[in-house]
Amino acid sequence: MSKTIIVSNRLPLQVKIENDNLEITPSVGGLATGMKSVHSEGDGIWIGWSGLTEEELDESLKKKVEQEVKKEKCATVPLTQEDLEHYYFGFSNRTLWPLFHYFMEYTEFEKDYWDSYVTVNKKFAEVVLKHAEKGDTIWVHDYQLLLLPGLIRESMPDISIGFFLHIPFPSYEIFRTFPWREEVLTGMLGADLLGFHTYDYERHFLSSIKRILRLDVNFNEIIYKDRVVKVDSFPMGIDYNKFHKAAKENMDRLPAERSDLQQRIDDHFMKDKEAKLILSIDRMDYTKGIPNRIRAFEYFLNKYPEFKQKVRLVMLAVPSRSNVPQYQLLKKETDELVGRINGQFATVSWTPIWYFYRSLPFDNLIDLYTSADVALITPVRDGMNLVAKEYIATRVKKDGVLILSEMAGAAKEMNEALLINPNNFEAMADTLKQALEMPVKEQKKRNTMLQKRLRRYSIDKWAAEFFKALKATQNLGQVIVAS
Ligand code: ADQ
Repeated sequence: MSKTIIVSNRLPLQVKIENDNLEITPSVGGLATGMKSVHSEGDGIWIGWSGLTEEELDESLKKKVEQEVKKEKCATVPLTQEDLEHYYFGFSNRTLWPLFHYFMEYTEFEKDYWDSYVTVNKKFAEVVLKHAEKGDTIWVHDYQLLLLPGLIRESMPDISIGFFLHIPFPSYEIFRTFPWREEVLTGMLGADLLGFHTYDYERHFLSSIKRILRLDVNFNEIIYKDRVVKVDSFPMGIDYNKFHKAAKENMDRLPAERSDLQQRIDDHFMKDKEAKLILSIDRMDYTKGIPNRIRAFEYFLNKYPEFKQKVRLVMLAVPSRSNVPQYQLLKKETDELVGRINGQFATVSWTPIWYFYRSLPFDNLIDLYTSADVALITPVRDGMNLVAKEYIATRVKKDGVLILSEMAGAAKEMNEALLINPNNFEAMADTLKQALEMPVKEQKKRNTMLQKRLRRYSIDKWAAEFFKALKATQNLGQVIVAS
């Protein structure tokens, strides 16, 4: 029977060794959260790195890891410490990530990183080829594996391959600066279907294909060698029902059953009818616009002092890539900004910014989403941004206001949110005021529309649409061969 093989840099698990015992927990992040429902269906397999390097595992532990992840329908790709440093922290996170998010000044073009990227993509190909059989469908994810479709295609010319990019594809003017631009584009063209979050990313990709590879493009089809490669946009959704149901249960909970975090929030917000909670949740990443957001909040407090004592910005930042220098600098900048603003404005009874630098369990995430009057999501660049969608899904009573950066892919389908330019502090401050004063009737009107769309285009639908389009590309191939 044919199966689906999902491939991503990391498995959707965190594997840790604690006193010679293996500890396996689900991992945090857009992709892991998003693909869970697809992976649990059928007898497919997920291939990726376990999170432990070869140096951390002896032969017996290696076997144990393989056995344990197999129970979760996964298989691992072995990576060494050097792979990790050069392919992951190097090429993926110091070259592709900043380049594709328009952070040219952070982008490093290092030949050693590139060589390692090629080597590791080959390692992934080796494991995929071990599992792949004729008739299978392979779905490759994200920027760490841009060469993988091409590498698989070399060995299995007829297998069906889909590729989805979770981050933006930059404009031609940015992409043309990249020393390995031809290699990366041809690697991607190994797929039958290339998916992006938005039409703009698709358009940028096609423009690079035309101008760099000089290939023929007919609308969204590329003629490459003897194949047709289809390109399309698939805006990723969320597991809407999961978030909505969790929020309902959270709201039905008796006071004694509420979490410590929720009780603390209740103490500060529920008792004071005028108190408002503004929420932000992101990985600690320079693309997420965290310092901009804090500065805009400071600007807001200065411009509209009547909100002092009444509003709090609850900012949750999940530690991420903390051994890359730019991330360390960002953490330092964020700590200092929060310290400065709290130092400047706080009173005995009021701290303007509650800042959490950690990951929180799902239930606490729901506590925050359901308690927030406003979600302030201000990335300077973001492929999609699922937090914006999760916030809306948890608004059981349909109240609450989403302020969302135009630079997030999600903004393309969330027009009813208050859209802002994250570099315009004045406009952000004014929009924050507008959000805090928005009549409940208008909040409900906007959120009704947003919820309807999110419910309809959930994560399952996203995966199903991608698969449907991938199946359709098999027919495209036949047309070419026959003519
Ligand atoms: P990310 O950059 O990781 O994903 P995002 O889309 O916001 O960003 O997803 C983050 C996920 O992590 C959300 O599902 C959220 O619930 C969860 N999360 C965040 N903070 C958490 C915390 N403190 N504790 C627990 N869970 C937390 C990348 C791209 C995005 C794109 C996604 C999916 O950068 O642009 O939307 O992939 O394609």
